[in-house]
Amino acid sequence: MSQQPQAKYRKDYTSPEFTITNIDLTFDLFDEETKVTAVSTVVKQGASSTLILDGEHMDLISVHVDGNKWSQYEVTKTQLHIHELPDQFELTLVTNINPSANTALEGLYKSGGAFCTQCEAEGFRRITYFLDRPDVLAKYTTTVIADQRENPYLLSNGNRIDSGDLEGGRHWVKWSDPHPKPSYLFAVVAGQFDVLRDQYITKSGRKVDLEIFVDQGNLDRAPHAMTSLINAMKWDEGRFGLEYDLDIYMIVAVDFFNMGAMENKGLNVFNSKYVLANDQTATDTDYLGIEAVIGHEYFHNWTGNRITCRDWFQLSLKEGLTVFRDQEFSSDLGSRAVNRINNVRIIRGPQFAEDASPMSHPIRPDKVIEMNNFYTLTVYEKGSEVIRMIHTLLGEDSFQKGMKLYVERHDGTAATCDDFVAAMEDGSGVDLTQFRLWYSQSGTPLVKANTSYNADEKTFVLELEQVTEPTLDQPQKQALHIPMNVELYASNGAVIPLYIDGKSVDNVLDFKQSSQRFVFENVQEKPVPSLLREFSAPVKFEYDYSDSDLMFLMVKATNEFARWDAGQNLIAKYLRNNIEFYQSKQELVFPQSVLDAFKGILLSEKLEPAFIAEMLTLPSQNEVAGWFKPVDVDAISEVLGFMKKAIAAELVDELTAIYHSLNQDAYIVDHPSIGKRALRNVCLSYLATTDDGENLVKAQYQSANNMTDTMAAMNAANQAQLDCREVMMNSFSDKWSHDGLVMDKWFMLQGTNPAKDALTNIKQTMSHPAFSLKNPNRTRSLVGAFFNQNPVNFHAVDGSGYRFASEILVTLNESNPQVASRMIDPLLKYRQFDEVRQDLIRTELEKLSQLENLAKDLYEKITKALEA
Ligand code: B3K
Ligand code: ZN
Repeated sequence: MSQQPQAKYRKDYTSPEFTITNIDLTFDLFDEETKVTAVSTVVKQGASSTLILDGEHMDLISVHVDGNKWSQYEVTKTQLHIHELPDQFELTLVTNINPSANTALEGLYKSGGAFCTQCEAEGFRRITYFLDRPDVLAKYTTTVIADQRENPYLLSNGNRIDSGDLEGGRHWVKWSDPHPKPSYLFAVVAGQFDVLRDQYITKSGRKVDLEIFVDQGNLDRAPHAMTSLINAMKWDEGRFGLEYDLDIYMIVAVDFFNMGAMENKGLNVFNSKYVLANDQTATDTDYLGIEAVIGHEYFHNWTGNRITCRDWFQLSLKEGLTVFRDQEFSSDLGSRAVNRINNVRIIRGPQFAEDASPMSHPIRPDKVIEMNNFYTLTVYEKGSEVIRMIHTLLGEDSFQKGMKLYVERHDGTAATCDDFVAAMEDGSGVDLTQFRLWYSQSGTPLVKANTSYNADEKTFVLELEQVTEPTLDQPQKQALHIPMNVELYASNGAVIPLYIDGKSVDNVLDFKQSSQRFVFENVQEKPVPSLLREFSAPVKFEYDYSDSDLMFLMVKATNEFARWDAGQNLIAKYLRNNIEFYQSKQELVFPQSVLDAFKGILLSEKLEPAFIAEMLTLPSQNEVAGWFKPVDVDAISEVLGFMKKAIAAELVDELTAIYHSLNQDAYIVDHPSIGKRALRNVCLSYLATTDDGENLVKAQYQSANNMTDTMAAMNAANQAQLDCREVMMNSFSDKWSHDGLVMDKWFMLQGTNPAKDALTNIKQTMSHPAFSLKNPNRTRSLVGAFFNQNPVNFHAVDGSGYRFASEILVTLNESNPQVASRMIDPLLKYRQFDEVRQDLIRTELEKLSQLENLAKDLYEKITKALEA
């Protein structure tokens, strides 16, 4: 690489020398040469008379200042410097861009037949030269011109204010967005779509037109997205008192998209995966994912758009908060416990892994080379946990007071994480001084607990210790303010009230020092403690629970999450033991008492099926891998397989009975029905490993009237490597090969195929007509699944998986650096493995680091990994 990419630091923030208050854009759309005319009102704010604009991958045609041709400028690879400028002026820039050649899917590009844009974080600078930073808020007017027949719909942000026809079969539409916004929220779409329309009346009576644009022929897959949108609008009014502010809300589904969706003001652009669903094409998980993402993007209208980020280091200000909001939305509409369980799985699995990797960073990063690399689980999911901790410390009422104050203070501005915390403090009166460290400190704290009971004094002592290991980005760590949610139980299951120093105390303890002692008084018998209830802080937690305590909690804990967590702890104990046994070639064990505890859960008539399904789901290979260093991939896989078979063999009669009893004739998408299917399909995944597995799986595939059950059968066959796998895979591909989105499910099965020859097969699959490395969804489904969810084959000790990864990354580095950078993550964690694998991976990373045209996305990650 010719020039080394430069890092930016949070501490270096300065306000812009100029700002842009208004911009009038005209797009003359053509596939290979689109002319963009940008007329901006520029106002000087600092001392300099040179305006420096960001811009790349385009041709500058002309520069005018106040209508006069301007020649005092120079263009670099990434900037335009314009000199000798007055204090306020109108700047007219004409640029040419090539949407067809844009495979990076940032800026203006073609997705299938349609034009669309993606500007966050820094894609607007591929459209025109601009102050492409989130603290420059301008009012946008946009005129879109294109061929009428190919692009009957011409869309942009705000309200449609005018339109007309032109010669040569072209037409135009003009849009105006009254809300000043940063450039990253700008969007243009042009194409031919089918439109699903509805209307929403806000609580103050504003009529809002709702429009969802999908590829022609897909209208029957849009209603669930519309229902989710309406539910989200209603929910935000009810829970947060926040109402929509334009007369129209549009969502466009596109097939080529780097991530899930984008919250552009009034014109969301979505990956079609998060819009399109009907019973034949989508699983229950897809339906729930759509609800969550539609909600998430809608909630950004306040937390992100009306109040945006001052700079990109503050990304978690909008993302952590909006993830928290979408999690609450899903929990209020569905099962709170199941949602919490799934969110905690993400933190304990991939987020903890990210914290332990060379990419570790605080939720508010300090140093960034490529901003796209920081749309991470840490910023999003841990960011949401930080908001959740504030919610835990304040309670709902005070949290909402803080939110209200935050909106009052910062509406229409670009704010910081500190602004948010200050509003929460001022709105609630709760001191968050030490808590702020969660924003600046990276890594996962380890909390260790010890307890003792004094029968004479009737006291129960809880001793807590916290330590955060140094991370690559930060050698020194401090003690954090950890909300520790605790409950104590008497042997009959009664909750013991908590008293400290003679006073009744709340369940949530303020754990603020490196080590801290809590003495609970008036405890009449040795209690069973339930600790870190609700996963009240994103920490690794160690406490030496006995088996009997855990079995007690599985049944008696007052909240479902704690019961699930006790079950997971119990499984974790035997996973760890068995991994040791496996490594020392001893026999693997699974005690009868533990199996009985799970039998009790399975047969419980009091518990919801959705919850039982979670209780019976073993932790993922990746989560378990996070407990060890070095990671023994084969041992983990063998032991997980052993435990699955042991449960199946012991509970085969019960699993079979429940499997049959949960059969539903009609496919209904509501939470009780989803829960029943979830449990039934968990039963099937166990039963697939038993003698009757082949028959049950085959029968389910043949009789399924919906995609959830079809996929469950295929997944079971894939994981258990049943003979029927092949036939099912062929029949599925015959039926769906015309539909990439549905084929993603099939590609995922190929990617995760545990068979020894999976890699050969995956390479052949890449020439399947429905596959393309140009499409991020296809790439993630096949190749991404192999990298992340096929541990034994990916980490094959002959290095074949790593070499394949490296070949793919070379291609993606050229075509789509953002996707390449997502895909490289498993290689960054090479130090977790044994020496042989470390060497193999390092060799590939070194090769990649030598690439001539290494994009800064990969450069940033590889450099960190190699210097680690
Ligand atoms: N804000 C977008 C993510 C943009 C990612 C840019 N690489 C979607 C979201 O979080 O809602
Ligand atoms: Zn978001």
